[in-house]
Amino acid sequence: MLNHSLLYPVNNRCRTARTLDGLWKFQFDPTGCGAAQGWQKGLPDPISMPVPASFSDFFTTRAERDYCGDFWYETEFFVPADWQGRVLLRFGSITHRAVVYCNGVEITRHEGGFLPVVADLTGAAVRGGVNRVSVQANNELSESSLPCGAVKTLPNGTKLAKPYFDFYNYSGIQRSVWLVNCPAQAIEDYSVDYTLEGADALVHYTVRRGGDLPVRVRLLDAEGREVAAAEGAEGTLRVADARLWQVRNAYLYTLAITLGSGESPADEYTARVGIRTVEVRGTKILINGAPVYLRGFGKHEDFDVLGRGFSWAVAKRDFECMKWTGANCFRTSHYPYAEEWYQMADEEGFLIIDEVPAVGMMRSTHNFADAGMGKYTYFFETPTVPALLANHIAQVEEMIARDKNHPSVFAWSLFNEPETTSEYAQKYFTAVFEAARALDPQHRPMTGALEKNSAPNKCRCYQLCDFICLNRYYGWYISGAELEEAEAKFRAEMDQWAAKNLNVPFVFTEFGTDTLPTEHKLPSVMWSQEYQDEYMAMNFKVFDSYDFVQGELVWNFADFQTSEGIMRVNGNKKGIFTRQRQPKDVAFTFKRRWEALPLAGEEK
Ligand code: GCB
Repeated sequence: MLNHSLLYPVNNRCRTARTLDGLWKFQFDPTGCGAAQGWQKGLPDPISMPVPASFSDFFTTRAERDYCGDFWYETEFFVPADWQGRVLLRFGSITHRAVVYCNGVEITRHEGGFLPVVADLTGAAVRGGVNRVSVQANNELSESSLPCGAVKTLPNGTKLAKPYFDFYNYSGIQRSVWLVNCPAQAIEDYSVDYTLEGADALVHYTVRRGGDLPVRVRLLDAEGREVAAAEGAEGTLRVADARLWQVRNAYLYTLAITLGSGESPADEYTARVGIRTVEVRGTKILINGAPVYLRGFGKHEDFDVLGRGFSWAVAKRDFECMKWTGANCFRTSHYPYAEEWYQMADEEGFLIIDEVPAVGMMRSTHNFADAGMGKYTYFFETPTVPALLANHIAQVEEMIARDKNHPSVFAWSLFNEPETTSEYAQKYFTAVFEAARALDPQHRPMTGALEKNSAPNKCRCYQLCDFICLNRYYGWYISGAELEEAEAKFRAEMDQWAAKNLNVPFVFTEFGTDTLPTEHKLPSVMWSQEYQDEYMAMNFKVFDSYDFVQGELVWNFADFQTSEGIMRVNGNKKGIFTRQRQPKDVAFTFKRRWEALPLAGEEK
């Protein structure tokens, strides 16, 4: 159980939150000497650096762009004299690990680059004065970090990140930073779960708080009218004639929690919630009891110049493009995204498969390609496994704690393409799934994305999944350019899954071809826009032949940056949109297909 609060910052009569986004100071620390030399008391030779953003793509030299090792951020902030209670600094994330100092004093350490870092500055910050925050960050990869990778050290001592995954190792303070003032005895966390009773909904809630002040909970509709209220740290609200959160037709209520009584409560927290249920029954995924066919994308947080830095503007464009295609779902491949993505999905009625950064769990820098050729090693029999497992479970716990109340999040993905065929893998993932299942108050489906070697008769982990997610590239990595052969192989595998009679839904969480927007050719060749279209047509035929296939999330929403290599042309080009978010030809094919499919509540 996390002992600190991951609640998203809000402003009200009991709480103040100010962002510290802007231009920070920044310095590389290639020899890791900073802490010993007192850099936490002031950086000796800093440059300026925008926050939030990845640092890489601002630079004009390779050495700086590809920097791997320790690096520091620093800024100053004022804490008003009248701030009572606690003073917190909340980073949306720091990639991949960090030590946070306030006025030269270490406050906290955090491992993992895609979930919040909360530093309690209550004892360290000067009120009525200016304070300094210093962050010693590090972006090295290892076989016990999530995501997994390695570091290569060149003869001159320069380190290079060697990801075991197919996206650039963007790093830095990539999400907003908030300075938060909240009461000493505060609302720490809350969770909601729902059951439907005819036209009514029951909202089961629990509130975690510091101290034992009385709790009052109210539910307000979109017009701000109170529709239900209850007293106590846990209880049930009955909402008569509830308006449900529906796929692509969202309705949000406001949950208002107060601590203490009377006119001036000790604390107050409000959040937008959506009433909906999630269930896997037989081969169907049910939202509010009705089957939904998932269609949409595997995505990345990735854009020109910003790297993985969160931008409301880019996110807005992405949602508009996704809506234009008729999509209803995306997977946060391959890490939990900035919380603002989930807030927007809640409003837009998008479904999210929320993924922990467990990617690269196969010992190969090009695992996604080598795997297709049948090359892989047993990843889970090495001495790093206990540390990796502890880290994996900790990040699952933080992800579920952070995202559990979003109506958009309907499933958790606990891995992407690990080695799954050994007894070691089975033992490892059994432990991860057991830990995860104990954490979600809504008991949402748990899954993970399986690559080609996780074949029907070899995989020892699909049994853990409530629905089975397949990443398949028949017609690209397998039998590329030979679509007839690819289709035959694809059907042969699907027939094997069908023969197992698993009676669970299958979702394709990846399929796609690298495609350059400049290339056209008749007849088609691989990399041309025409080939991307023909490949999709073949895939759609296969999907439509198996009624247990309940979703298709194409790889990828947009072209994205990766490490360099002979497999990549300045990044992965499997986007349906370019990196600048303009459609490739195939986007129109998706739009035609997806708009013709029922959105939700009907069978395909
Ligand atoms: C995969 C990986 C994804 C890669 C993709 C590809 O299987 O999950 O991260 O980007 O293949 O394009 O090769």
